[in-house]
Amino acid sequence: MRPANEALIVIDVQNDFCPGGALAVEDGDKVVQPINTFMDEFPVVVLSQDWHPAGHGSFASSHTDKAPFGVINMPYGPQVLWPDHCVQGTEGAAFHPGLRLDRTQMIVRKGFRPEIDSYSAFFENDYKTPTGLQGYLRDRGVGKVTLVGLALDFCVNFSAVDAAKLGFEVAVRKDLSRAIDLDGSLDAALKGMREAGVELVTL
Ligand code: VGL
Ligand code: ZN
Repeated sequence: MRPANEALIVIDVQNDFCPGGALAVEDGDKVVQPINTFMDEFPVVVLSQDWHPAGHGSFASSHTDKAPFGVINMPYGPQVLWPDHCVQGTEGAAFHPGLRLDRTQMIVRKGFRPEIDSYSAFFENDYKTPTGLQGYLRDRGVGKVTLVGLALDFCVNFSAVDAAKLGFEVAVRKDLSRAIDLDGSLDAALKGMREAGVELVTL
């Protein structure tokens, strides 16, 4: 077991991000078993869950004449439009059925406000509305976080950079993550994480 101040944050390992899902990430399901094993190393285990109301502002279907994977300007900045995904209470929003839940101590849901997306498990896409995860981790005495899950270039990336900005020591296990890779988003994410001081690890 790692020291008591280390947390594992498992990002969005949900059906809609796995093969067959609404916003499937290639080989997204391949991370499930190795993440299950990795959980045993950590005294603190947190899951995040993308959790949108129907008609969410990040869905292309909520805008006239917009297709998935286009970009629009929202009051808080540019927003990629996605296929409808992770709608609250649906099978698509459920965790992958193979993901272990027994060691999970906290589940943080994000993206539940209709008008704003939330890639990061710490802040919504306005970069200021907190999810409460920072407070939880600080209350638990956590100083170092390791992130894994889906998708490497969106929610893992935004969560890792925010954690680093907040002063946590941050590692990302690339081999326990998979990317969407939209228009160079993976390279940009890796660069941004490195610049933020995130340690990128592949075993
Ligand atoms: C995610 C796009 C939209 C993610 C969530 O989990 O990376 N990506 N919603
Ligand atoms: Zn989403």
